[in-house]
Amino acid sequence: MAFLLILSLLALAGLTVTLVGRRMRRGRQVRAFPELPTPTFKVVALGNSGSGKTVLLASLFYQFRARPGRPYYLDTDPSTRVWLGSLLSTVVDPTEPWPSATRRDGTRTYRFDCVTQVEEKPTTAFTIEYLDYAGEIFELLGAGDTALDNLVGEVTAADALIGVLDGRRVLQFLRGQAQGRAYLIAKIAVMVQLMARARCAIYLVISKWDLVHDFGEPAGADDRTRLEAVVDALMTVDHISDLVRSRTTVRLIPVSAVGSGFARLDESTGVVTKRPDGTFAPYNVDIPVAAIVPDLFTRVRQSMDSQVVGAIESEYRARRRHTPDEIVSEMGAFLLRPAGVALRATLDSVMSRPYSGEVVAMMLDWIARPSQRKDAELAAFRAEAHRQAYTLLEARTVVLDDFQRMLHRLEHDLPASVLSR
Ligand SMILES: Nc1nc2c(ncn2[C@@H]2O[C@H](COP(=O)(O)OP(=O)(O)OP(=O)(O)O)[C@@H](O)[C@H]2O)c(=O)[nH]1
Ligand SMILES: [Mg+2]
Repeated sequence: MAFLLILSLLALAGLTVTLVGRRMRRGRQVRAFPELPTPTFKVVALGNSGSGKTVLLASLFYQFRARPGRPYYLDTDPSTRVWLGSLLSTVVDPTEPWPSATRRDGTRTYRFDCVTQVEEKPTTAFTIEYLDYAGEIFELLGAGDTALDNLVGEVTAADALIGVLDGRRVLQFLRGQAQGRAYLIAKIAVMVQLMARARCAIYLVISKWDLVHDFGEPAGADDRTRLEAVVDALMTVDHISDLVRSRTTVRLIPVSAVGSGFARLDESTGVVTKRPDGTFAPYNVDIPVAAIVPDLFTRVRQSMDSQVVGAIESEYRARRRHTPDEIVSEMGAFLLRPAGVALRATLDSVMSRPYSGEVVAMMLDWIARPSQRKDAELAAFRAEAHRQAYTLLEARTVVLDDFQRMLHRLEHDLPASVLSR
């Protein structure tokens, strides 16, 4: 009798577990994913016509494709994906001419979603808005031109500026040729003036790094030695050294959209031609985009004293107890408390545009990373809605950590790339 009772109790318990499990699974399917709003970061690419901005853009989109071993990738809308893909295939095909220059009406903003896997579902961790100008504009601009006003508006609202210096012109400058001097002193003046007006981080990119050879460097000089020589030469140009001195974050990043064995410079005509048997191997093209968010957040953290950072960490722990829908609305309340007021003052001084709750939420998560790690195990026991939001926050941290690693590698390999910090 007792045996039968135990048996039926076990059966009842088994049925209950099965039913509850089924209901939970069903609930999991129907419950909407708790969306955390996506932070957006704005970057503007500046540079004279022919400096290599658009080819760089196509190459960097390719570099950030989904691939094994990287927990994230950049995605965009289907038509842009097709357009960047065909642009890249034109670049890579040695039998095709280089793509034509961007027409003035071709200036446009690209939206790149940084996609990570959250609970096996592709989820946007944050978005990068990338504005690619037709370089022609820098030569045609005049005072009172509305295009100039628009450009100034975009530049002052940016979270980062990419200033492309044409590697071919830099090579001429290093060789002491007049055209190179005219380029660095006069041609890029409008771009440098614009960058001097903004408060955000500046990434000076030397494009076409594959061509920057034979300017008197030691035989067999590596990238590190060549970049040191380039920095020494650039710092002799007053408006560039003034810009570097007046700013907190300026990096100099040598990039090649195609790699070292792909193209060659015809010294007599100055034309860049593709080698018939060249290999396409982009160099550093992903760095300027990877640097934006870690550099921005680092600047904010470095501008705050340790008490505020401590307060943010405890605030972060408290926030763990709330539901994901409350995370962003909580920001309003936090920003009114003393640590929040201090954070706002820092953001006002570091960011050049009004910041959104999403950016603040992402930044707080990044600042409080150590305590986030400690919460990792706890998260497994929380309500599913909370756990998914938590996993998204963690996925963002994984992306930022990978970006940070890329920056550390750059600084290690090319110390001269840090112009100011
Ligand atoms: N060797 C070499 N040449 C490059 C590289 N990137 C671009 N070029 C050359 O530079 C040319 C101009 O590149 P674009 O990307 O179209 O220049 P842009 O800055 O977008 O110019 P606009 O659209 O006129 O503003 C290309 O057609 C190539 O000939 C590179 O990484 N290496
Ligand atoms: Mg272009």
